[in-house]
Amino acid sequence: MNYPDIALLNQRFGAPGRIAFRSGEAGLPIVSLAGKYGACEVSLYGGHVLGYAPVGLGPVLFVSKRSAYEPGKPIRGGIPVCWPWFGPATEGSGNPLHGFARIMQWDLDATEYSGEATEIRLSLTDSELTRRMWDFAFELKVCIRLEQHLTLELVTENRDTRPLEFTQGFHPYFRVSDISAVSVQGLDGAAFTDHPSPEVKHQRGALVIQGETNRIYTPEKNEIAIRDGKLKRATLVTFSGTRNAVVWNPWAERIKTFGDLAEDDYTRMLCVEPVNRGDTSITLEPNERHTLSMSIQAKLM
Ligand code: TA6
Repeated sequence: MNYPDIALLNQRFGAPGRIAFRSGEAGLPIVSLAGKYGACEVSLYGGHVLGYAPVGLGPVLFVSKRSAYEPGKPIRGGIPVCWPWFGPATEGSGNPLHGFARIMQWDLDATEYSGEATEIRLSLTDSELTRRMWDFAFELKVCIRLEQHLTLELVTENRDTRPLEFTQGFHPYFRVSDISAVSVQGLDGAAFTDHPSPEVKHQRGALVIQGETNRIYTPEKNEIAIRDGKLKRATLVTFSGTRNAVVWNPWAERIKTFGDLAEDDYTRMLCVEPVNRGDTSITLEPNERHTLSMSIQAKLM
């Protein structure tokens, strides 16, 4: 894969002390954003947030030490962008799980900073490669803004002459001290299905993860908090553009099937993922747009 020149990126889009580009693992272009409220790192490959550290609160995201940083493979951890499908591709297509956006090199459109915020905007448009997997004309933009919170906006525009149907999700891996010290709040009363069963159940009280968990929730409010008793930190995930959120932890057995995770990594991570899938999948008419946004805010408890 041809990566853009780092010196040129710094010249054109960098800002001393606030926005800096470097060559990361396996040469991937990485940008570091810094502001008065914290710091964040983004890989242009995948349009993928790799780290977020609000001042005084430590790293909020988990990235696997065994992650691949190779063209064609997703980075394991941080915030993968799953698009234009969330979950498996059409059977027999050979297309990648969770879409292709996370394994593509994105274009850098702009960077911006002020006293309060530091921002980067990336985009992806259809190409011969994307058309082989998904034959539509589109523009996908991601805006990553570091301020008091970290906010991500994913904007899909239908540039085709036909309606565009897609599913999507942000798939953040939150770093936890120990999964046994964690409870997830904001789901009380919410309907959920427990993958792969279609049976609808209802959450009672806070969610405590005690085994493999792969649930799709429809919470009343789009606000879910991960409370970590050992770190004494609460991470609030708020979102719009969907009513659904997946909560995922592979736990001790399933994790062995992931070559890019260590066997005990399930104790250090929890995914809470705003997604459009099933009855929240999106159909856009030509020229229409949809925005999925997610904001992450950590606080001491
Ligand atoms: O969001 C949960 C999930 O879809 C799980 O089913 C699990 O396989 C996970 O995402 C990770 O997917 P990946 O393609 O990144 O290995």
